[in-house]
Amino acid sequence: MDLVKELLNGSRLALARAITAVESEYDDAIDIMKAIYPKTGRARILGITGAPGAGKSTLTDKVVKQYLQQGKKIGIVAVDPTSPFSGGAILGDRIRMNDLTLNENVFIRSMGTRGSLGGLSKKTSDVVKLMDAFGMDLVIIETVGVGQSEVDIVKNADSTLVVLVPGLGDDIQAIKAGILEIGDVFAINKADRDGCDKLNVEIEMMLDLDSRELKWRPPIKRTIASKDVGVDELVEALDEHFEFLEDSEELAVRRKDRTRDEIIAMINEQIGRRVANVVVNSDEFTNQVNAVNQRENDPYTVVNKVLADVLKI
Ligand SMILES: Nc1nc2c(ncn2[C@@H]2O[C@H](COP(=O)(O)OP(=O)(O)OP(=O)(O)O)[C@@H](O)[C@H]2O)c(=O)[nH]1
Ligand SMILES: [Mg+2]
Repeated sequence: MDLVKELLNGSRLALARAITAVESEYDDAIDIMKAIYPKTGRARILGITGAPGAGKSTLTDKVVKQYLQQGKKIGIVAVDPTSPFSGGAILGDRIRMNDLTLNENVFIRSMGTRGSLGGLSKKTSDVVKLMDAFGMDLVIIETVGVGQSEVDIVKNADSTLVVLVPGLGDDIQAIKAGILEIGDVFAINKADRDGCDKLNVEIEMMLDLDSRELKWRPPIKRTIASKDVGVDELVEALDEHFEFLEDSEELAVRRKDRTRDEIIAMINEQIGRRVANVVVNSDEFTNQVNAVNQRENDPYTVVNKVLADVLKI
């Protein structure tokens, strides 16, 4: 495929078009993904999540600048599971990373739901792979919020940075929805505000409560992203975590688990699609429903039969 060839040769236009194909579920999307797949698995993938307005984009901007100085090429996927916007329409992200958009070693893409929350994690994962195949050294997934869908999205990353802010009252911002469990590094951003010590203690306490046997104790770093304070130390902590992942073989484990989860999710999706498109629309299915309704059959028997038929293909 020409598009794939161009993408692999470093054409940013081809990368943009491939991302659109995946995002819009064009017919050639699967062929593109198949073709680029062998070239994936090289980039380091960093997830950044936290409450709306925590300073994720400002922090991302500063972190990226550090990696650019090291000569790295960086892809950024900004995902907003609450917004229908896509293709770069999240103005705030754009504004705060404005000068990055002009840098030829950076590629930024925003993604929204377009009504399909379920598929957003999968699409994010595909976009990350496209950037990976394109030759990015680092791909950052920035996602807004602290709910389950954000957790699912950052699970596409190798390591995850959770950004918290002091003095929000509801200090347990992160503890909900398992965000704490996915945090490999914590940033207390807006450290120019009151309440850092309190939040720090709370995070430490939650980490102490974690009953899992952790080989890595997530560090907590204070930052003032808007003033570029504390970013060096944060980047150091992120690098240390990645080194830990590599040295402990945890990286291989995480990636294998991810591959497995991805395949399972794709199988489930295909089965679901087949049921929705083929089974549900068939006369036979309508007859079966009627038979159950008349108590001539029971739903359990119907489900077994449908499943047997679907799995036969
Ligand atoms: N006082 C202070 N303000 C900050 C700091 N970091 C970011 N901000 C400001 O906080 C606001 C939100 O920053 P963003 O970087 O857009 O936050 P975000 O988490 O990406 O926001 P969403 O993507 O909308 O969830 C902006 O006005 C920033 O300038 C900080 O360390 N201290
Ligand atoms: Mg943002």
